[in-house]
Amino acid sequence: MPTKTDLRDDIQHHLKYSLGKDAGHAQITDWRLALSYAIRDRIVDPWFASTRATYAQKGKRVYYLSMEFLIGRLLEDAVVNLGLMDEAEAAFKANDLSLDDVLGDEPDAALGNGGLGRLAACFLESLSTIGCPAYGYGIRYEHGLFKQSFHEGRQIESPEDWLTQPHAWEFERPEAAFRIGFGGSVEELGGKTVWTPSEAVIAEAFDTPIIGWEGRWANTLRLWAAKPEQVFDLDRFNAGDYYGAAEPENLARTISRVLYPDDTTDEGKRLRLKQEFFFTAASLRDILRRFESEYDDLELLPQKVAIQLNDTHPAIAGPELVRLLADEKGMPVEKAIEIARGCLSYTNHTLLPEALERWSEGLMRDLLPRHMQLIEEIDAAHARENPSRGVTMTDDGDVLMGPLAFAMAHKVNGVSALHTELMKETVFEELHRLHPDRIVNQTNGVTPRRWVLSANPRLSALITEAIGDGWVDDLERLSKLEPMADDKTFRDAFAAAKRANKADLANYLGDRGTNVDPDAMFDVQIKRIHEYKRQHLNIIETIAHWQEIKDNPGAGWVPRVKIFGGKAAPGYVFAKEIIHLINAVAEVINTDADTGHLLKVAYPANYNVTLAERLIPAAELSEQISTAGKEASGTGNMKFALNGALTVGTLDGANVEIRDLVGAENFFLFGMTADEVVKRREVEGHAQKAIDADPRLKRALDAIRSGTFGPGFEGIVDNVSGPDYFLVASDFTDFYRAQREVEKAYADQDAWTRMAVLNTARSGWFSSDRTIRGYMRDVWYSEALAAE
Ligand code: GPW
Repeated sequence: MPTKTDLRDDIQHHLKYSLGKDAGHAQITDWRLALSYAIRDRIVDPWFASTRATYAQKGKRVYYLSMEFLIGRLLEDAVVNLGLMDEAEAAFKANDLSLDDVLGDEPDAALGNGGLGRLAACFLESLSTIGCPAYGYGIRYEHGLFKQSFHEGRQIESPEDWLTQPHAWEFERPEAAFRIGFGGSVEELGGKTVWTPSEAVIAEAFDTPIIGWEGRWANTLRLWAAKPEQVFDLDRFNAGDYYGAAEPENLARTISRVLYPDDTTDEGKRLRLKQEFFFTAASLRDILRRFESEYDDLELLPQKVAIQLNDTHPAIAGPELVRLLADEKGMPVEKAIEIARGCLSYTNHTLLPEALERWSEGLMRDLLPRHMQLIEEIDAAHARENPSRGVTMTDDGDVLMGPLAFAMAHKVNGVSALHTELMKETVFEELHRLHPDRIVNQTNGVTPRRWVLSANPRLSALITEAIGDGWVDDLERLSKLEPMADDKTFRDAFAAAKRANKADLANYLGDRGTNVDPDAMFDVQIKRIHEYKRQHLNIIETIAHWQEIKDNPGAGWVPRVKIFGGKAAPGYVFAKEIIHLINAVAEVINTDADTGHLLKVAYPANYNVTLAERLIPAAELSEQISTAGKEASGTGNMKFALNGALTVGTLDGANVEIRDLVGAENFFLFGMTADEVVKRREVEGHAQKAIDADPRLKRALDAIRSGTFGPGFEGIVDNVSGPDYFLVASDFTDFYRAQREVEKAYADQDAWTRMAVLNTARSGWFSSDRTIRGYMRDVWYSEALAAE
C-alpha cells in the first residue's frame, strides 16, 4: 500500500514530469492535475485486476447504455474510495495548500441534465463497489449542460467548457474505433441484405476508470467521440477554400459536440437521432467484439452479456443488434430477435407523454433505412406471436420507441413502486397484458459514498463514531442509529453537525449576495425547473406566507430561508418565467425591512452536482411537491432524507416509499393522490374553484398580477387560474396547511432533531448498492466477482 510520502512524492513527480511545472510556479490547477495523475496511477492496478478476474472467471458483463452520465467531480470520489483523504491532505499541507481548494478546482463533468444522468453516475459507482463486471457506455460531449447565470432575474445560458483543461481521468483509445454509417440504401445481394450508408463518422473510445469503495474493484466508463473519416479536404484547401476544407471534420464532430439540454421533453431532432445511433452502434460493436474474443458461439450471448437501456434513448439497440446478428453474422432474423431480447432490458423513467420518444418513419428511413425495415419486421413478428391485439410499434407515421424497447427487452422496469404500477395501468397497459412477467420494479437509489460520506463529513463522522464505519457499503446499518434518536447527547451532536453545515452554506450564499440567518429553517427545492415539479406552487406559497407575516410581523413566526436551485431547458418558456418570478420575488422579499429577518429567498445560479453537495447537507426541509403521478421516482428526495432533512411532499414517485420507511409521523404529506389528480382534472373550472375557496391563494395571485414583483407574470397567473394542468391551485390549500405544520414542528427544535435522526436512520434502503443488487438478481442474472 502507498504511504504518505509515496503520494507526496508522486504528486511532485507528476508536477514535474507530466505537467512540466516547477513547484515554485505551479498554479492550483497544476497541483490538482498532479494529484489526479497520482491518484489515477493507484486505480490502474485494481482496474487491471478487475478485468483479469472477469476474463479468468468468464463472468457475465453488464453494459449500461446511457445518453447521460452526470458525474460531477471525479477526484474527491477517487481519493475517498481509495482511503487517501488524510494522506492527500498531509501532502498539500506540506506545500501550504488546502486539499479542499485543490479538489474544488476540478470542473464538473456535466454530461447529463438531471435525475436520469445522475442515476447513471450513482450506478457506475455502485457497480464498482459491488464488484459487478460492467461498462458504462455514452457520449463524450465536448460541451456538457450549459452554464446558467441570471440577468435581471432571467436565465442566461452560456456554453459549458469542461474540456478546455486537460481531463486527467481519461485514456484515449485511438485503436478502439468504429465506423458508424448513416443514410444510403439497402440491397439484396446473393441472398444477403446489405446496407450501404451514404455517410459515415468514426467513433473513438475514451476510457475513464471508475473505482469502487476501498479500491476493491474498478469498471470502465467508455465514452465515444465523433471524428471524421478524413480529417481534412486537401483539394479544397489547395483551391483556396479554407472553410470548405474543414467542413467534413466539423460535420462529423458535431455529433458529439453538445448535450441536448432538454429534460423529460423529446425534441425529435435529426441530430439527436444521430447521436443516439452513433453511441449505441459503437457500443454494440464493441460488445460483440469483446464477446467474440472469448466465445465463438453467438447463442451464448444472453448468458454472457446484459445490456441495459437507460430510457429509450439507446432503444435503436434493438434493431441494430438484430442487424448485426442477422445481416452481418448470418443468423435468421427471428432467431436474432430472440438472442437480442435475451441480452436487452429497458428502464422507463417517465410517463409524461411529451417525453416518450417518437421518430417519424420518414426520418428513420432516411437516416437508418435498414433499421426501419427491421422495426417493421420486429413489429410483424410481435403481432404474429401475439395475435388479435392492437399493439404496434408505429403510430400516425411515427416509430414509438417505448413499445419498440419493450418488445425487444426481456425485462422492463420502472424506477419506483408507484411508477411501476402506473406503467402497467397506463402507457404499457396492453403490452403488460401480453407479457405479464416482463415489467418489474427497481426503485432508484443514490451512492452513499458521494451523498453522505464525502458531501457531509460532519454527519459521517458522527455516524461512524456511533455505529462504526460499516454503513458506508452496507447502508441499511444506519438503522442502528434508531435508538439514538432518544439519546439527548446524540441528538445535540446531530443538530450541531447540521448547524455547522448551515453556517457554511450561509457563508456561501452571503458571498453570492444573499445574507441569510443560519438559525432560520433551511427549506430547499433543487431540481430541473418544470411545471410538473411545481416550483411555482412553492413560490406562490412563499408569497402568501410573506403577506401573512406582513399583516402581523410580531406573531412569533418561524424564520425561514427558501432556497431554490435548478435550470430550465433553453426552449421551455414557461419554466423560464418561473425562474424569473422566483428571482423577482426574492428581490422584493429580501429587501423588505418588515420581514427580512423572518423570510428570505435564495436562488444561487448554475445548480449542478457540486452545488447539490453543498446544499443537501445543510437542508432541513426537502421540497418534493410534484403533481402526483408525474415524478417517476426522484432521487434528490433520497439524498435529503439520508442527510437528515424532513420532507414536505406529495404521494408521488419514491416519496411514497420514503414515507413508508421513515414513518408517516416524520414526513409532511399533502396534496391529491395520483387517482384524485385524474378525477380533479375532470372538474369543470377546478382552478377557479380552488381560488374562490382560498382567499390566501387569491391574494397571492392578485399580488403577482398587479405587478408587486414587476411586470410580465400574467402568463403564470393565467395558467394557474385557467387550465392548470398540474393542479397548483387545487393543491395550494393543503400545501399551505402542511407548511404551517412544518413550522409548528420546527418550533420544538429537539423534537425536530429526533425526527431528522429517524429520517437518516430509516433511509438506508435508498442506497444505489441495493438498487444494483436488484438489477443483478431480477434483470441481468449476473454475479459479483472479486479482483485477483
Ligand atoms: F424523460 N428523468 C430525467 F424519462 O431526469 F427520459 N430525465 C429524463 O429525460 C427522463 C427522466 C425521461 C428522471 C425522472 O424525471 C425522475 O423522476 C427519476 O428519478 C430519474 O429520471 C431517474 O430515474
